[in-house]
Amino acid sequence: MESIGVLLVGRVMPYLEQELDKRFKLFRVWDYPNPAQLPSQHVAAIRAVVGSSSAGADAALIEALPKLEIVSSFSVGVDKIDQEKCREKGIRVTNTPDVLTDEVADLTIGLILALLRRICECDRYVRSGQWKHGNYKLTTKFSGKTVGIIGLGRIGQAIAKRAEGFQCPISYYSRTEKQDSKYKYYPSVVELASNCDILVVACALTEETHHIINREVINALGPKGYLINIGRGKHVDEPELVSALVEGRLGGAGLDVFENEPAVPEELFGLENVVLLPHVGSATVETRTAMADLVLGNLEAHFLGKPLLTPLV
Ligand code: 8YV
Repeated sequence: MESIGVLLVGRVMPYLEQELDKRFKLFRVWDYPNPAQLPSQHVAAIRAVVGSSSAGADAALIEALPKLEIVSSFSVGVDKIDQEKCREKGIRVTNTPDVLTDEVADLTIGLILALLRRICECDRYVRSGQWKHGNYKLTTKFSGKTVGIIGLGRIGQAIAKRAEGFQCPISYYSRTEKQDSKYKYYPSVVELASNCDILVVACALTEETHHIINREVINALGPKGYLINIGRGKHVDEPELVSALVEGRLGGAGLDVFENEPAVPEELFGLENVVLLPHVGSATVETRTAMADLVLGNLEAHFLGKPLLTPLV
């Protein structure tokens, strides 16, 4: 497969980049000053694009690559891929579901505990020597708090299962009620936010879920409520979130993703009631390696004419 051109458009772990380089003819988008104008001999060779959560294939890139057959994303979220365009052109799309579900759900519980029990703040308290001058202030209990989940897909369900272990009543919002779910369904995000202590964003980013966390939802969650976002930064109207936190209209936030990441609003840096992570939901050696193997497996299956492992389109 060494003659098959693969265009890497997002930064991925070194293992995946090396394996792509070994198995295919690898082009890296950052080696070109203008990706929309790749040299024609490269364009003619490129039959696959590998993206990630930060970069995918938009309509312009798809149009610029007439030999493109498959877009394989090193992520479960595919909001950076124009799936409609791919469908129209008969281009296959794959992602990395399942292998990262546990990891993202584990981190969600970690974020909740870190936020409510102020784990990061306590660590800073010890390191800075403040403990010698008095005990850290009391924090907030997690067990038994009501957890509301937006999006009861694979990751949402894995979060719910873990939160049940903390005796948390679970409720959720999704476009339609899940007939086989034992959790309480709310047909609107505002209703869900009004009826839970901790609101977790775990849905895919689409046009409908863009800014699903707006001022109304934040106010419904209120000064004793906590927002956890392990989805995408664009799920949240970030200026609204920042002002609610600064003004004390929201209890706190645990954020793994940001609207313009890696840029994070500096107003958040001085707040004690936030925990800020650099988009690490799936970032362990074990899980990222499994994701990389799935990207490679999908590409090889496609070029060998075999069924794709995790087809989306
Ligand atoms: C990314 C993610 O894959 O899967 C997703 O949708 O957001 C992450 O797991 C990871 O950050 C690499 O881009």
